[in-house]
Order: sequence, then C-alpha cells, then structure tokens
Amino acid sequence: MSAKQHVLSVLEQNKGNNVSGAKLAQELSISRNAIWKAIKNLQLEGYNITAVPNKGYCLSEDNDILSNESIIPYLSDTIRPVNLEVRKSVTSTNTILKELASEGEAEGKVLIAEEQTGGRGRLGRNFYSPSRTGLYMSVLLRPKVTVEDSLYITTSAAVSVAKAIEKVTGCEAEIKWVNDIFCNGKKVCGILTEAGVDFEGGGLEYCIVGIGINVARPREDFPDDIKEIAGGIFEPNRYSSNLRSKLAAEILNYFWGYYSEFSKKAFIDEYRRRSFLIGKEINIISGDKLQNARALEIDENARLVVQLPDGEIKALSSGEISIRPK
Ligand code: BT5
Repeated sequence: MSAKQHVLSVLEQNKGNNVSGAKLAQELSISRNAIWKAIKNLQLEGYNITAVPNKGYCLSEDNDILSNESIIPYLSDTIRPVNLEVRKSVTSTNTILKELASEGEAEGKVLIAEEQTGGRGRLGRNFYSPSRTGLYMSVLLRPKVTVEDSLYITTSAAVSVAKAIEKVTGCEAEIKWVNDIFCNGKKVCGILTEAGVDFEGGGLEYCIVGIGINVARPREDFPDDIKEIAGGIFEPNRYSSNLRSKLAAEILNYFWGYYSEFSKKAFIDEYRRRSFLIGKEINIISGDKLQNARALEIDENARLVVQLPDGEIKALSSGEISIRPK
C-alpha cells in the first residue's frame, strides 16, 4: 500500500473526525512531510479533506469518492480479502472483466467504476452510466454449476441488490422479473450476467455478474429515451451522504453469502416475495412480437409462470416482459 492509500484508509475509518498529523505519522511510520504530501494529492483527486492547525486532518462525512479504502471497511469478514479494484472511468466493467477472465483472472475479482462510457444492458442495449450518481460493478465467478443453474446467479444478485438497497437507504426495493430492481415504481438497477461456456466440460468457464445502480437521479436528469422508466434511489437534492461505498459492500456481502451456499438456493423465497409482476397483465416480448399474458407466480425455480389468453399455462425461465397499462 502506498502512503497515500494508507492515509486514505485511516481517514476513511475516522470519517468526519480529526486525525492528527502526528498520529498518522506514527501509525503509518512515515514522516509528517510524507503525510502532508499524501493529503495534498488526495485533495487534488477531489477528496474533501480539511486541515485544521493543532487538530489534524478530517475527511468530510459526505465525501463520496469510491475507493478500496472506502468500501473495504464495510465488507463482512467472511468475504475478505476480496480482490477489489476501483477505476474512475471505464468502457464497461463487464467487458473489462471478461478480458481479465480470459487472461486467467481468479474468481472473486470485483471491478467497480465511477462511470462507464459504454455501459451495456442485455441484447446489445445501452445502460446509461454517468459519473457521481451511479454505481457500476462486476464480479467474476468461476462457478461449478451447470449452465441451467447459472440462471440463479442473476436471481441471487437481484435479491442481494434489493436487500442491500433497503439496508443502506431504507427505500423499499422490488424485483421485476428477471433482472431489474425498482424503487418507487422506477427502474433503479439492471443486472447483466454473461458467461463463457466450457464446451468440453459442459459447465461454465467463467461468469460475470454486472450490476448497475442509479443511486441518485442525475442533476441533469436521465436522457429522454429512459426518463419515463429510469429512477434514482434518491432525488439529487436528497442525496448527500456517502452511501455508494456501503451499498457496494453490502451487495457483495449478501451476494457472497448466497454464492457460498449456492445449492441451497436460499434466495428464491426472497426473490418471489419481492417480485411485483404477480397478478399483472403483461406482454411477453420476443423480437418485435408481443403476446398478452397474465403473470400468475414465480415458481420454485424462479421461472415466471404465465397464463396465455387461450388458457395455456407456461413457465418462462428467461425473456423480456412489459406491464400492460390498464
Ligand atoms: C440491464 O439490461 O438493465 C442490465 C444493465 C447492467 C448494467 C451493468 S453496469 C456494470 C456492468 N457493466 C456493464 O456494461 N453492464 C453491467 P436490460 O434489461 O437490457 O435493460 C436495458 C434498458 O434499460 C435500456 O434499453 C434502457 O431502456 C434502460 N436503461 C438504460 N440505462 C438505464 C439506467 N441507467 N437506469 C434505468 N434504466 C436504464
């Protein structure tokens, strides 16, 4: 760890409180001059650190820059040491992690970005990923599961995100089958799971779970094409505290808990409980075709059970649906 990372780590752990330069120098066994330099560099990177003579340095409570040092304190002991990397701006955390996976990166690598310039959704769609108000994160897994069972990775990630949102922000989070999380009737999160198949072994070579969250509605608002459907967990004027780091850590805590006991499928009941499609009139979308249906339930395999107008009952394990306006 560099002196700068060390200093940041101590300041993050004492956020909102003064830490004396002498104490920092002693704890980190470096000169006070080196501490001062580290502070200057952090301030240049945008960290809101005040220096008060005779009191020391204080990292402002509402400082909201994502870093290993800001996230790690909130990770539960059972998932440490997680191989976390935070970058300022990337094309897509999923794309980069895919490249790393094919170069042999181990399970547990987590890539988090402040901004994505080419954030991706399913089927080649875009995921709008501006800086400051979102959290974009991908997790690399090397699961020993069948291709069929890998569908539950998205299911468990959706439950982890919903639970983490509620724990950290207090906002109620619901799931729209398959991979969207809604707060106050708006999509605040999408999940894109991508896998490399091991053709010889018949299982998965790797699996990447990408999670994109609108923590706050951007000040300049969402682009016109998603304004109606997208929402932030917070309105811009209500979001001031440092929540993204906690949110990232809690998602990982829940997700790792489920993943480490994957075969138990302990997340299914919670997934069903949070699904808000049940009883609704929906459209099943395939290409440019729409088929009317009624959503009956989420079954024990996280499939959406629907009834078609002719009475036929079908269980869908993946796909796209929209709610039909009344
Ligand atoms: C998703 O796809 O919602 C999956 C999004 C996954 C994003 C994460 S971020 C980290 C990782 N790296 C990536 O590059 N991707 C993953 P889908 O269900 O296909 O929904 C895409 C649709 O959601 C778009 O066509 C828009 O209508 C809408 N959309 C785009 N950006 C949005 C946003 N920021 N918030 C809400 N809805 C959005």
